[in-house]
Amino acid sequence: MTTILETLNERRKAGRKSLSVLIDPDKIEDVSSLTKLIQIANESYVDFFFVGGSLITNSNLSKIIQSLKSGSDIPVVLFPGSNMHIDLNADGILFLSLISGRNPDLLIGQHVVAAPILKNSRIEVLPTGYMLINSENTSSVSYMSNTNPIPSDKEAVAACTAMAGEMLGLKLIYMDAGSGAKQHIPAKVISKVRKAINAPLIIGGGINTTQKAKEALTAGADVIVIGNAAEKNPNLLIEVSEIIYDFNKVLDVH
Ligand code: 1GP
Repeated sequence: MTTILETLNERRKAGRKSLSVLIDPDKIEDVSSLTKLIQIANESYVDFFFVGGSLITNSNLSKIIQSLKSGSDIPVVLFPGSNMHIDLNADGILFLSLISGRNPDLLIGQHVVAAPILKNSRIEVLPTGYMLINSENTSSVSYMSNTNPIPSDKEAVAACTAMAGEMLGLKLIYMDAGSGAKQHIPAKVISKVRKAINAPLIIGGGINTTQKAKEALTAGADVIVIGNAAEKNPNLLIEVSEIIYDFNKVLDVH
């Protein structure tokens, strides 16, 4: 069976783009409200569900994963805010090292606690360099992680950070402007990082229009993540997945 990482690497090599929908348990009051989102995701070209957030104040995480797993074959990947946010029924976990920050707990500390739990499970561990890029507003993740994001006009800092993460052996790089970011990651930052690394590049934060999705994909994102905007308007997924389909269709012709 192909692993999630193999799928991402194969797509990266072929230049194929992917779409991930982020579900933040804290924003879901009633799990049954996900039914429409799951149905739209199944009918459009959604490749992954990411589940998680900086702060989870309810007990929905496992119910959400159960309902995604029973309603869809799309792989479910945890996007944890801490080692408390682990549910072993997910298919994979972004094992995030917050390499844009200098908080040792989020570079290695949480991982030590999580490692034995993950080692004894079937869940696929995806070593991921997680980089926060400054937006106009302070993101929850920047506040909660007690780290400064990389300024959005410092492309070289972002590129060298991603490069170092890859040299340390991290298999994916996820650049995030933060959930609900007013300013999504500028194309210049994405393209500079894209050129600096070989690993699949995940981009998220504030992608709430088809235009912004297209811009991130054109600049070099392999995977785009849409959270808030999909929760507000699940139909956006149909429009964005058509854009992704168009990107990938061109590759099929050659
Ligand atoms: C946040 O990258 C994700 O960590 C998605 O952000 O909710 O703004 O789409 P949005």
